[in-house]
Amino acid sequence: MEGEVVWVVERKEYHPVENLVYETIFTLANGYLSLRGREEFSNLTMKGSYVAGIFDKYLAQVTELVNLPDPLGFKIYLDNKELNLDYLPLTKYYRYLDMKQGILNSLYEFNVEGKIIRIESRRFVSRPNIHRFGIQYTITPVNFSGKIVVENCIDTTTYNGYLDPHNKIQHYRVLRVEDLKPGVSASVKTHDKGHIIVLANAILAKDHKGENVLRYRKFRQIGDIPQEGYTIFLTEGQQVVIEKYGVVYTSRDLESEKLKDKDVVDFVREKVENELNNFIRTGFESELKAHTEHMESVWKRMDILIDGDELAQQGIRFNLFHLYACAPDDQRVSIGARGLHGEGYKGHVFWDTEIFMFPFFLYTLPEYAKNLLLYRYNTLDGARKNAQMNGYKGAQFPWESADDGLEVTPKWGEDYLGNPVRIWTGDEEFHINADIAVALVHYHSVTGDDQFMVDYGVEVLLETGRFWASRLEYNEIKDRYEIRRVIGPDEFHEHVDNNVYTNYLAKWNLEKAVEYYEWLSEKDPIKLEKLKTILGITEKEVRSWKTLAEKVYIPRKEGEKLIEQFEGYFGLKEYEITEWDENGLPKWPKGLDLTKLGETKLIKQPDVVMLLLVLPEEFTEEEMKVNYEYYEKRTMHKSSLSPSMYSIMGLKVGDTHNAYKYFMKTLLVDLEDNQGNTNNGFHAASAGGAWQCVVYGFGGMTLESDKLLNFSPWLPEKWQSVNFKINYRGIPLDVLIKKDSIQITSPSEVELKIKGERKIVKPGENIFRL
Ligand code: IFM
Repeated sequence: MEGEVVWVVERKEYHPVENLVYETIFTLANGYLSLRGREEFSNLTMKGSYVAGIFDKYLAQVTELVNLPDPLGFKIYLDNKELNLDYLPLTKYYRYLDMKQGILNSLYEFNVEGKIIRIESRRFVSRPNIHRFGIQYTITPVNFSGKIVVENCIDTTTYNGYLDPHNKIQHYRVLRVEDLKPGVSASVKTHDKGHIIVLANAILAKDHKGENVLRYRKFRQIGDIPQEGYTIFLTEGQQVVIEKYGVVYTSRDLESEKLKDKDVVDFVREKVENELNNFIRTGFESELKAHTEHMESVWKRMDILIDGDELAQQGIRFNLFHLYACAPDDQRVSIGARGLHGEGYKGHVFWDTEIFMFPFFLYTLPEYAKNLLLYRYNTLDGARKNAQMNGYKGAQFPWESADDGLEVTPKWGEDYLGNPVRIWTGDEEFHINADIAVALVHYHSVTGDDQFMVDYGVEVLLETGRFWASRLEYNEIKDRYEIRRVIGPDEFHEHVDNNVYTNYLAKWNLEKAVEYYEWLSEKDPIKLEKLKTILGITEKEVRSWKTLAEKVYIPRKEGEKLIEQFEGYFGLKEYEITEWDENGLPKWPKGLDLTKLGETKLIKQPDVVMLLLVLPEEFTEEEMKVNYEYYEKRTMHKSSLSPSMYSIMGLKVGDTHNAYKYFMKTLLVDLEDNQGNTNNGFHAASAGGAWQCVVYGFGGMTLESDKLLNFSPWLPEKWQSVNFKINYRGIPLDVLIKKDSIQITSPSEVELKIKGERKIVKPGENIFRL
């Protein structure tokens, strides 16, 4: 089966102009530490390494994920010439990401005035030990004997803003650089939040007999860069293997230790040195083995096999690989819009996480879904402050979130022509609050984790419900509650009144808050009493939300299937999309003023269609079709979040041709850089959307209102089968869909539906005809 062999992403030729995109594609991360896949033998790279949760503001417009010192520094000199991809002739070049094992492999062969030297490397960021990363270089002097000099260092001159040069900023100052004899280390501190980050690395090198070959060690400090240099004598044709051991810790990892500031540096520094010694004791190969075994076990839980479509197979694995790379073990962090892979959107967390990425985690790796929700719970205080500062009650989750739940959306950005423009999303894109509520309720329905709802979930629902209750505006003349001056998912239209997505979800959030209040009063009345005290909330207040919800205005005309995105949308200017670019995405219609998009019916990304997907049980198939057909024609897909949703809806309404096209755009957003900004990080929401396309779209999986899973699949012509895993109520189901059958393998009995008909799945393999 093809699916078994499509495990790699390759770079076969070296063109420096492509470096930044490949750095994102080849990023290795473990939910904590991220190292962009940069070429250490080139200067034309963006040095990017990040630790989840290390944010700082300093002189930047808003708080951002800090680009840390670069621990990948490694140079080799032959005859005193630096081996550099950008100016030495290369006789061989090949790089590939092995997604199965989570290893980045490289092969370089340089010609230095007739001397051929080959370097093969393997890089990994350990998943079982998240503070560790390792690189192994195998060096072969192909046609000469002689000496090389190698240099191991930590670059403390890195900064944020490589791709935004006007806003370059170094978020840390160097506290110490040290000679670890052997090894080097750097301790830095961020300006505002005072996070301390300590990095250390060391190298070992052996010949084919296992003898140490490092000679004439020299440590030096160049500026604030610690370096150690060694000489190695090479014999023609004989390999030398260099292993680099790297470790990172931050004061945030050790917050529970409650140490005084001065001691923290020593403490973190000591932790790093111990970890480095332990890592060296474990050995490169053993750590790598533990890492690859871990990856193997995770793939067993999350892999998707597409038989008959090699590109789709590679694409889906690429997306899942990088989504998992972002999955945090830490409940104080979540996943930014560009993962941990770059500085796009400053590392901030959006609705992308709950609406786009979350279903993948929920149905395959639910422990991470729980962590993502706990991040919102743990940032409730910030959200409460946002509400207070804006004159509302309850908790107002930020449109863009960093480490504490306070709003961090920048106020200013650039429009499509590069002019400064006020960004209103942080002031007006309120739907994030209900998006979080949707994810919570989804989590509960799929996992049945009552304790989570008792301990955390209900509190978030009550606080978001309370927020909406205070955000609604009563229209006395019409006797209804409205929500004016908002931005819905389609961000071309600002300051609009009664956006249907926002209003519908606000109403839904209020209803769920009441429902879960009642649920908790049955389930755990003592907890409810405590919660009422903590939140200062009364039964009367909660019950009043029922009436509010009933009167939330939903801008829909009686008997009409087409839904107006917001009040007044149907009266806007019509523009037809008639041309598409080389990526198959719409071009701006001719004569359009890009500074006045809000005056047109063009939309950036689905809005009404989003609503139909998020709350499908509320709409008929006919309504879905009518709205899909109307809005698809007007969508510019200027967000990478867009194509996946049109793919899923396309499949629901029978537009299978476009559904496949949109699916491939989604899958390849980074592999073909079809949004033109992969250099700035991985498109994590699109990746979550890709998983949804396969499972919700082609697999036709829905969670029905009776909380049973239903499968109504449809496969593209060339697909022989698709196979995915679903964790439902703790039961790992293996789902294999063919054109005429669906096979479900389960360890225990479970009830579900096939094309709407109830079926009992018995332990073992169950085949249902389609
Ligand atoms: O959350 C999205 C939004 O929907 C469109 N602009 C980009 C954001 C981050 O991906």
